Amino acid sequence: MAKKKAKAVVRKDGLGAGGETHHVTAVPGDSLTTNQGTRISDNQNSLKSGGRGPTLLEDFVLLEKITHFDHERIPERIVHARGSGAHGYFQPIKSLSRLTRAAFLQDPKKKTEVFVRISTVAGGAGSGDLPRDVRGFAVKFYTEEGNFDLVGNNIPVFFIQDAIKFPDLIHSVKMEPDRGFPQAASAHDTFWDFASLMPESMHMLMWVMSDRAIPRSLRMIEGFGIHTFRMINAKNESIFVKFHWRPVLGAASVIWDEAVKINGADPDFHRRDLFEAIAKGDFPEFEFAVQAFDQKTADSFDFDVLDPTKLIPEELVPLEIIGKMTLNRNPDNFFAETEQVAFHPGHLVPGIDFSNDPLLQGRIFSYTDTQLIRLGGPNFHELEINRPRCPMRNFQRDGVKRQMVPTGRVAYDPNSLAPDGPRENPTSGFATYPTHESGDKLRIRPDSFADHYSQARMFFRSMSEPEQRHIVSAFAFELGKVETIAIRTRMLGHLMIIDESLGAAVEQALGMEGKADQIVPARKPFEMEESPALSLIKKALPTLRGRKVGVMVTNGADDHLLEVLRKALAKEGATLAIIAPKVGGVKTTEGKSLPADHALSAAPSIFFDAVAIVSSADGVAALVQEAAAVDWVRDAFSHLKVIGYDESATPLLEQAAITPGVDGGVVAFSARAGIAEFIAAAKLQRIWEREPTLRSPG
Ligand code: HDE
Repeated sequence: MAKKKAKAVVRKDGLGAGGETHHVTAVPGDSLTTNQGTRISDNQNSLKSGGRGPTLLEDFVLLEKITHFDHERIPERIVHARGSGAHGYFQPIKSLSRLTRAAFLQDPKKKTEVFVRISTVAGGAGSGDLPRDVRGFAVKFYTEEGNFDLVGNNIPVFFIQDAIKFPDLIHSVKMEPDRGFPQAASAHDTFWDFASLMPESMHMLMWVMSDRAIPRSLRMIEGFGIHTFRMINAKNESIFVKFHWRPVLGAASVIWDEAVKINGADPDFHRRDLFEAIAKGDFPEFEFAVQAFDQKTADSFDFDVLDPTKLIPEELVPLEIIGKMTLNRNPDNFFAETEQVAFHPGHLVPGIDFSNDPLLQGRIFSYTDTQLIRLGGPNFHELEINRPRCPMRNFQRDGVKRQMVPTGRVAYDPNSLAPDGPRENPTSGFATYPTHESGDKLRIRPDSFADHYSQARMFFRSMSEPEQRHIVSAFAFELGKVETIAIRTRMLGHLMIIDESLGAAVEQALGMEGKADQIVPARKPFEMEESPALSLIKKALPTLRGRKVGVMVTNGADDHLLEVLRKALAKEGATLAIIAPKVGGVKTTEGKSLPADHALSAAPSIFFDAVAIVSSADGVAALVQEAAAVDWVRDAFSHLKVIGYDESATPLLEQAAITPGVDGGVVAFSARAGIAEFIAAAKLQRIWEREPTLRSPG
């Protein structure tokens, strides 16, 4: 028999014949294998006929690897494609047995595992984190009675009242189909064409044009279930609820100019921030709250609680905090978890039920349907991230990618051949609340949904002055991008109905005074009480917790000052990052090497909540020549941030056209004085009074 020895391809120094690196092992258990478990001898070279010959079709190692790679991507979500995920747990702070029999809400000692995915809506999976957009806020509770998914947003209302309009809404906001742009942006003709023809979207538009749509961090957003749901207790009594999430760090947003720059400098800004906070043990927390109200209260409102374009002001039905969610673990694998997680508003547990909100009713169909195409078949519930953590048994069988191996001959019910098999449970099984329903079959919008402007007006009037300015600027920016004049004037017509001062301010910012269309509302809006709880600024917490302060240093930076600053920030729960002209760092006054967290060119001030400069006269003399250093300070100023500086940094401020001491947010400090003032100012987060001196709407 002919015998031929395989040629040794790896030299002793670990390099192959072509100089390529081979990392090898002789231990069978450490070996790289194919998906069939066959150990692979060489993962650097395909099988060829001779070293320089053609590649052979029989190279099953290559074929398997490339085939798997070719199929790595699955269809991205049609909406909410760009998302970030985290694991955590939920714990009630008290028993909610009064309202619901849901097991995970009964006992304050009980922790329930959760997985959360926060997303933007319009952009593709690879789009930036800071477009002006709604954020999805989806939570999967793996309860002992099955999975409960609360698939909400960071805004408490929605664009449309009926599910049949959803494909139109999404088609209008996504990239225009002929040109394939703009990506992840509502500032284009098709979106505003549709929106301006949909008066029901007016309330939501106010929210999307507000600071809510450009959050500072995914750790600093509120979340809402939007629709009215029902809760049912053990006595079978039912009450309506709205669900809310409140970030313990307080809700906060960036400025539009910052959002635009962040998208360029770090498109993963939110994803990175969430990942890094969890990795270092600074776990994001969200309080869980409900607004519970009975039918009588619902009937007393001037709006319909089944209409998802309406919210219930907290001043009318207060929030009852019922628990807290802590996100304490990053996904191990982005694809397996964040990408493959399948949420569904129809994943309910006993004690929670739907209302007749027509948007919610339509969603109940859509989410299973979308998983069939996205996750390739009906067995997506078997994926680790989607699997319930309680027993799951039924007679559903087969289908693409089935993992479970059910045994026995019985796959039907009723049966007498498998007495130990699963059976219906009328006592603790899910029971729909038996509301009385009757009516003519009609395609009709109820007239109780016809008021489209009152809450939009209430929202605008409840905002603080800076927030109102931002709304005006956002409308002016978005409508300014709209090429078709008739769309702009139609939209201006709606804004005039919402609030004349808003409409006039946007007209002025566009340079289109007096151009608004005359629009007659289907129902005349009525005056509502303002709801200060809707304003982010009015309820902003003075805090630096979870915030980041960027400190620009130069050679000759004062060690002592840095130490005092570091301690003061740590005490407030803030992180300090050192930014140096070069990433190798600087030498301090005491001659110590101070490593940098970032080079100046890689860490513009948009990444930080407040900034400081600790420098020397020589160091600053070099910085005033650097556009990146001047922009760093100028941007911090324009973004209304607090700037702390030592005396030697004064020329840099002047170069950036900032007068030292111009307002309470430009704070001189030294190791002996000024740090407390800097911290106190930075806790305010932004110096809102500065804004009117810097930019006008438009
Ligand atoms: Fe969704 N939505 N949606 N949606 N939605 C999806 O399901 C849909 C709506 C929301 O991180 C899709 O698995 C319809 C409102 C979030 O994986 C899809 C209607 C709210 C997420 C779908 C709505 C949401 C989705 C796409 C109108 C706030 C991301 C991928 C009736 C309460 C979940 C998927 C995640 C995802 C359909 C309206 C929130 C196509 C038909 C209102 C947070 O099934």
